[in-house]
Amino acid sequence: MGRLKGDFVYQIYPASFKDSNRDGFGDLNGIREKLGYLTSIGVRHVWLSPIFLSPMVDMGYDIADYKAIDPRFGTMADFLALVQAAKANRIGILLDLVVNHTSDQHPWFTKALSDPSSPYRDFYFFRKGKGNHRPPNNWTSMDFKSAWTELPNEPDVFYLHTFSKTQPDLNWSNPKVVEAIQGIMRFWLDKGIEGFRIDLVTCYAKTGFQDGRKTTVGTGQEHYVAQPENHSLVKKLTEVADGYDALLIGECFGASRSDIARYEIDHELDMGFSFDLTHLPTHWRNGTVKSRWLKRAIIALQTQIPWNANYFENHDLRRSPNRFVARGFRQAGTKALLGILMTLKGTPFVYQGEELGAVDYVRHDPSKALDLVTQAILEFAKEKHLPKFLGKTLASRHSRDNARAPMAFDYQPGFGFSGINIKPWIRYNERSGIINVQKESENPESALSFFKALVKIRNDNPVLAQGRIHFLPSKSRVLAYLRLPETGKKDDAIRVVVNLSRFSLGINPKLSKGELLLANRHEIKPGRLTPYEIRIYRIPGQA
Ligand code: ISL
Repeated sequence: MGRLKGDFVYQIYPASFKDSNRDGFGDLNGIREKLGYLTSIGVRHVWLSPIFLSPMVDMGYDIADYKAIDPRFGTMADFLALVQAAKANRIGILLDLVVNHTSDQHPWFTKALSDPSSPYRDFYFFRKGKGNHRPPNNWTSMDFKSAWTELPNEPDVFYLHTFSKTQPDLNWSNPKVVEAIQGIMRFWLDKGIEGFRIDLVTCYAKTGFQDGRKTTVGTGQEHYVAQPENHSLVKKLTEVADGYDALLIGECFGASRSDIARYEIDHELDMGFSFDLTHLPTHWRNGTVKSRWLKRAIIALQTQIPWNANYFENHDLRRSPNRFVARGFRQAGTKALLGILMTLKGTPFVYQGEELGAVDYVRHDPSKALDLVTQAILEFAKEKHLPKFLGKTLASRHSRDNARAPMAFDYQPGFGFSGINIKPWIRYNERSGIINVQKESENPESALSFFKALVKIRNDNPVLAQGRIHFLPSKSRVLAYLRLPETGKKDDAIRVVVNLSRFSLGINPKLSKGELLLANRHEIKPGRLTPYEIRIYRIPGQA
């Protein structure tokens, strides 16, 4: 857990980072070309979203061969060159371990499907239905339909897919499956990676196949999400990781804070992503989260989990300025979010473009979205005869295309992602001409410049890496906290004071004492915070 203390992790969505061979699709050589940029913003660890052979129905989260690089991303030689070049830049690579399910194109599944006596049947969940095309139970998957699909050639036999129907769930109670997964881990760890981000790490243990309580989303989840039995399965991954001193960072879907804490305390995972911030409700009209709720959720996570994997963004979410900042205040709000992310206790996870303050598409027609979740929501809305505007709003609110627009490095045609006249696999964001690395590097007031200042503050102040956190009493829309040295140490303390709202708010002037290291406003009033104002102070030598 202590291994990443001072560092942050930068998430790369390879299809959208840098296209080196000008086919409109990002690739591994592109990432290698950009190591200079990563170094310039202080990156020491990169998490790559999946790069393995895949039909790309779920953009690589549906894997057909765990030990092969998808040709769209390059070759194994490109991968090894990337690992080596990254190492030379003191950057470690984390890969995405997606083993809750495979693709339906994986040979294990195709063999299981074509031969009822194949040993691979037991790699998945094949079950008898209730006759008349009725599935074994009422569980639903991400598309709101049955989580079971009937086999084309075997009436009344179904397979389970808790995500999409092209992603059959693996049967973790089969030791052969566990062994195969451990082999996959060793295969990549032997190539010099430093660990894994693990997809849906809390969903392996299926503890019963009874009908679930009926809900709109995820009927049946009480039988397979965050079951206590899951811990012993995750330990199988820990065993392998420990042999390499590798990092394991789990996506803890559906897990409570105490369950995530248990994964850490029992040394099963180094840290886990909670969904508490992700699942905060957004206002139906403007799509933003209430500042009070954000504050409450941050405090709960920080006080109940020993070491958090802090994040506001990833490849599944809308951009954080759209989710947490009121319109018209994005410049200040973006910096406030970056400031919080980089000063809370735990490891910050920065998603590509977040350091620039990237935003969602301005014009978003969900019916044109490439993401399968967006399409599933639209279909659901249609089937339920929801009013058109509601279906459209729901779909664009959850559209995962937003954060998947290509990274913008400059303001030339192709935005430094790809070349001129090349059609990217997903369309460019309309704001790329303004929100890009080049423009922001030239502007001391940009989100990127603010981010770089934050990285420097983290590096200069060990208390941000190692220290405790203590929340200070403040108004419900203000977040104020101290980072204090570990007991016995005499490092400087840091105080962070942030207005999470679009209102100008009075504060206790005592919160403004100390040496101001960084702020997102030029004019500082000790007793007042303007909308989304953030200030970071150093308080010398407190013990
Ligand atoms: O994206 C979501 C809903 O819109 C999330 O609920 C998501 O399903 C959940 O976070 C699990 O995500 C992970 O596994 C999925 C994959 O599509 C996501 O990209 C990945 O992050 C299935 O592998």
